[in-house]
Amino acid sequence: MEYVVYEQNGFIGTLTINRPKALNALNKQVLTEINEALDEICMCSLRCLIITGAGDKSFVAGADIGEMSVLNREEGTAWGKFGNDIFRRLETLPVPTIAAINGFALGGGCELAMSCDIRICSENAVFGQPEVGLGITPGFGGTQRLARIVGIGKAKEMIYTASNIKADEAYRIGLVNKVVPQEELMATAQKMAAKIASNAPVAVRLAKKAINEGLQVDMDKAIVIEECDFGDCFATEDQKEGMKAFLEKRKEKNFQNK
Ligand code: DAK
Repeated sequence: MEYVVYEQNGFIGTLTINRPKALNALNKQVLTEINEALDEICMCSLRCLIITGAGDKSFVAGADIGEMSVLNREEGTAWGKFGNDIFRRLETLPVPTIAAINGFALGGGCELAMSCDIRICSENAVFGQPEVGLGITPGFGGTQRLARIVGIGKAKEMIYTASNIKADEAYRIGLVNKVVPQEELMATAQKMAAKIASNAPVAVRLAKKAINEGLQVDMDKAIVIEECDFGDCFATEDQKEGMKAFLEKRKEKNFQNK
């Protein structure tokens, strides 16, 4: 792959978007390669996926403006679907995802980060949905996910004004979970990933599924989703191990992912 690098260390995978000359902007090839990388990752051996951008300036500076500039209506719709399908795939990936945001997260870059479960950024990170300044709407989920994460009023302000915000403001409004110095970014993401990976993998996956699916339905249905996922945990060996370890006052747990 030319623009995507995937590495796995134990249970933790890192997918790096590697097109630093264009600030990791998402052209068709980058998106295709992200999709192909997701095809190739063996989810059974993975417990957390970190997504980041190459270099120390940009996570992803958006969809590729040069490529988009020549699209007609049909092609624009198809392009939106192409990106949306991949970002939705990421959002519903069976393992938790952490966006390690190392700089600009604009347009499609902010949307990519919002498709991840958790966002950690460096102090130089900049977020925004600048699309209306380019004559388009956000097209990779920004009109939907931003409002769900930061609330309708703030999302509308960011999208209508096309204004960027810095890391501290992103933290203040709940767009990111944590802000750290650039040099600590990957270590912080890896530490959180390791903490996630140390817990019962099936339970973590089911918790992700319950949160994501429950948010799409009313509370009565959401609670039923939780009950089913909770019940499913009792059919796992890891539930037996987790509770046995507690009762034996044992700190080490030998979770088998089954
Ligand atoms: N696309 C293509 N190239 C980009 C790019 C982008 N989004 N962002 C940066 N680059 C390229 C620059 O063109 C430049 O390339 P060269 O000129 O060196 O060949 C190189 O990266 C370095 O950028 P700068 O020289 O501009 O670097 P600066 O430090 O001066 O400025 C910047 C950094 C991030 C402030 C600036 O590059 C910038 O404003 N970039 C554009 C940011 C942006 O507007 N992003 C949002 C893109 S729109 C939809 C589907 C999808 C979308 C919308 C609708 N539908 C189907 C409905 C998504 C839209 C977007 O993401």
